[in-house]
Amino acid sequence: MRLEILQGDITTRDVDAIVNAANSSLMGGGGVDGAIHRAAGPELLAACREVRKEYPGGLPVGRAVATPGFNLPSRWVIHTVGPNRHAGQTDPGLLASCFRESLAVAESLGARSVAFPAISAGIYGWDAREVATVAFDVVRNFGADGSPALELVEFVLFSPEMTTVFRDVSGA
Ligand code: AR6
Repeated sequence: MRLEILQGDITTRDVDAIVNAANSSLMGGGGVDGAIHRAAGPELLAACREVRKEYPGGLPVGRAVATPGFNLPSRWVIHTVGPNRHAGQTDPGLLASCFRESLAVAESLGARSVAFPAISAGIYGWDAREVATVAFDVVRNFGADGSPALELVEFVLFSPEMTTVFRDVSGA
């Protein structure tokens, strides 16, 4: 499994699945969530409404679900709910679960390539370095445990600063 770190807009990535840093409502929001909904078109919200029927109380923190990507270059969007530090959700295990569950969903879809944003490192207030550390830990373990289908995992970071942190933490 190849691991790449890129700077840019995740909504432009031509990979099998992109991961959305959503919230429990799955009804859209700001940040990368807003960008993904705008780029995918209104069908994405309708698909999220369908998924929500299975989670009347909202998608729990650390879980992940998939929808089609509609107008996006990517075939699927995997929506995960990161921990919100401002709400006292400080357990790195919850963040690790987001990455792990998203990879498991990607694998179950048969995705060969998946792109991640810096989950919880924006509005949800986590330190970029901590997010990167958790992300690499989970993705490398997932690769080491043997996931033949998944060939490429990208981290697509919006700002140069975030890209530098991810490169630094990855040792690249
Ligand atoms: N491509 C890649 N990364 C992006 C993009 C983009 N187009 N846009 C923003 N980012 P955030 P969170 C970066 O706040 O912290 C939403 O309202 C951004 O610079 O999007 O998990 C949801 O609905 C930051 O580095 O997600 C939730 O309510 C990273 O993506 C809440 O925000 C994550 O920032 C989730 O907060």
